[in-house]
Amino acid sequence: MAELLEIAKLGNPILRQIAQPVSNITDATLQALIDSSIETATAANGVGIAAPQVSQSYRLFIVASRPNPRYPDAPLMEATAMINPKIVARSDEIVKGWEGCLSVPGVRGLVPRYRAIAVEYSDRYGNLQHQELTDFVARIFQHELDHLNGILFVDRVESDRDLVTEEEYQRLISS
Ligand code: K2U
Ligand code: ZN
Repeated sequence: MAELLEIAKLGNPILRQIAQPVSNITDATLQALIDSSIETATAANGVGIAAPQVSQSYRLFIVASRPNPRYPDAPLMEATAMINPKIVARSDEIVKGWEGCLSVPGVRGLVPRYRAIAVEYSDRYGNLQHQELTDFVARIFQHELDHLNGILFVDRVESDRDLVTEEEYQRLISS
C-alpha cells in the first residue's frame, strides 16, 4: 500500500522551482514516488498531480483523466506516469477552460490552453512514448507541465475576474 503524501500549498517555494530531470527511472525510490503520487491524487479526487506538489522537485507527473462534472466527456484513463515530459508540437487553436489545483484549494480559474498537443515522455518502465493529446487530457498535461516549471494556473488567467471561489464555481456549472 503506497503512502499518502502531503500536498504543498500556494506559497511553498518548492512550487516555484524548476524541477530537475529524472536520471534513473527504474530506481526503487522513484517507483515508490510514482505509486504514492497516484495514491495521493486519487485520494484527493485529482485528475493529475506533479512531483513538486508532493515536495519532490523532479520532472515527473501523473495524468489520470476521468469524467467529472465540468468535463463529463473526459476520457477514463489509467493513471499514467509521465517522466521528463515535453511538448513537441501544438495547435494554433487555444481554448479557455476551468481549472483547479490541489495546491490552490478553494479556487478555480478560466485558463487558456492549446487545444491539441503532441508530447513525448518516458513511461515508468523507461520506454519513450510519443502521444497526441486533445481537449481535457491536453489541458491536464499542460497544467502539470507548468508545475515542473514553477508555474501555477493562477499565473495564466487573463484577468483577475477569471478567478472564482470553489463555491461560486459550483454555482456557475450548475446554472
Ligand atoms: O493540482 C493538480 O495538478 C491537479 C489538477 C489537475 C487539473 C488541471 C487542470 C484542469 C483540470 C484538472 C486538479 O486540481 S484535479 C481536481 C479537478 C478535477 C477535475 C476537474 C478540475 C479539477
Ligand atoms: Zn495543479
